[in-house]
Amino acid sequence: MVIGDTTLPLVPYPVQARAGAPVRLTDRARVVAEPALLDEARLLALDLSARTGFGFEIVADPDPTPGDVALRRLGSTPGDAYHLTTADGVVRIEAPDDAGVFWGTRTLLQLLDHDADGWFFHGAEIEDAPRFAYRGAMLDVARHFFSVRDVCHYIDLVAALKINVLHLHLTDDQGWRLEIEGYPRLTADAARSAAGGDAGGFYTQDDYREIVAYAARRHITVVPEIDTPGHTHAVTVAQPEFTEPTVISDDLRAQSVELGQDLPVHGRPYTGWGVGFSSLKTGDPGTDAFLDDVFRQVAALTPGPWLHFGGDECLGTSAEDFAAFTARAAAAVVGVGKTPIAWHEAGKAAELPPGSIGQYWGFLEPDPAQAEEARAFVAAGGAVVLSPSDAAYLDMKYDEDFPLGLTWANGPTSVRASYEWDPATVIAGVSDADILGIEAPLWTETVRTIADVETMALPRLAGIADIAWSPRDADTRTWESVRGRIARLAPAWHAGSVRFHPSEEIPWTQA
Ligand code: TNX
Repeated sequence: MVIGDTTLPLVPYPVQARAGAPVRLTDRARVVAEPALLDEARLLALDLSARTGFGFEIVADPDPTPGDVALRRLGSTPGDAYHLTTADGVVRIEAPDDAGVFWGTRTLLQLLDHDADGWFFHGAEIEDAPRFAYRGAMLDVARHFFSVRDVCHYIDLVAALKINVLHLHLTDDQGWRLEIEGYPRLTADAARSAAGGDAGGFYTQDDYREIVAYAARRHITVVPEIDTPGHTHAVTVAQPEFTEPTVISDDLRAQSVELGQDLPVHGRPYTGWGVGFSSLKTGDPGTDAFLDDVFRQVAALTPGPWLHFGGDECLGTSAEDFAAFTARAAAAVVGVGKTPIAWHEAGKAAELPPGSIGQYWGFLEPDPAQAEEARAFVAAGGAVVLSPSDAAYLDMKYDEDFPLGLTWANGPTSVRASYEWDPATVIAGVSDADILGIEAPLWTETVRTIADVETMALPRLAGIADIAWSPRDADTRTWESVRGRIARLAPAWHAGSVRFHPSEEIPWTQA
């Protein structure tokens, strides 16, 4: 077993870490911070209090005394890096910027432990910075709707793993989830439905602002996705004039028989799981104006640099129309001041704005055409986000008998399979310099509640976070190491009543 006295209970594992003298906690422990870091101090104190029951007074700017946690801005290379030490009974977290300090506090929370003598922090000397700038989790709020509260809860869970991007899949065939001024039917009519006939829902623009602000406080950037030109059946319910007739393929017919689901009917809510039957009217100036309006409002609500315009599974759109449409959609995203992100199919666009990001969702062994589409983004001066569906898709079943999830991506995805891959070896010619980061999408056809979200995401997202952060050649970048470290996350999950999947692949008893 790799976990021994020297491996710290951390996921993701830091670049450099040495065990040190532990720091005992008492109910007099304080978080001391310079004024600019009081927000990070407050969030840390809240989490520490929730676990230990201690008060954790927050103090601006004094000298730390033994037992305190001290937060300080120090150093010169921003970008999530931080330094953590436990010398002389004081925990010190130092980083060039508040993001780095925040990630350091997430590390510290994993060092919290207790024994017969009470609460303590494992001693450590850590020098840390991430491998990838973009460490993403996606939540599909279109197939099933999740409340602001649920989304914020997910933000806390992913922040603990140093995930720094939350991609929200806001629109799909089954529902439109964001208020857009000037198009009241998108929320009055197209938001009512969800997969499986469950209740729909939507975010008002204020709700969305609340999510963005909650994420931002945790140094997480929200990437909104408006999926186009396919996955737009919900638009037929609200604004049919911007949509093409529904295309029913033999596959869709067979699938709907197998699953006992109704076929989609243009203009009526769809509650099945089929894909590829809907399309916006792509050559149409009215559609372009509508999308411009939507993108403009979404961009205005979103402080982050990216806007995702979808581009996946457009079986209802001809190749030529798709190429022309995606080029216009990408240009429209640039026009509202954002960097376009799209699923890799959009690499077929007639023209990609420089710097566009392609999100690869093919298998670990790519189909050559899909790999080519992903490389088109790099060729256009952009980069790739990797979400290989047979490793990073959190909606795949853990095993054949798992009650939730799908299996289309090469069958079930075990915790081990979700961990044992490397971003730099997925697409030939696409290495770290071309990779903005990785993302674990959670599609929600079968995922109906926040408990289901927790079960599908954890523990797999922990391993994926380790891939996103830790150096590729680290000694701890092994299944034996990560499974032992994941086991040690369980006490915090139990304490927070997180309904993670107690997979037999993880030696939980070590916790
Ligand atoms: C494929 S991946 C989709 C989604 C489905 C998902 C289910 C991608 C870009 N599209 O529409 O929800 O599979 O696993």
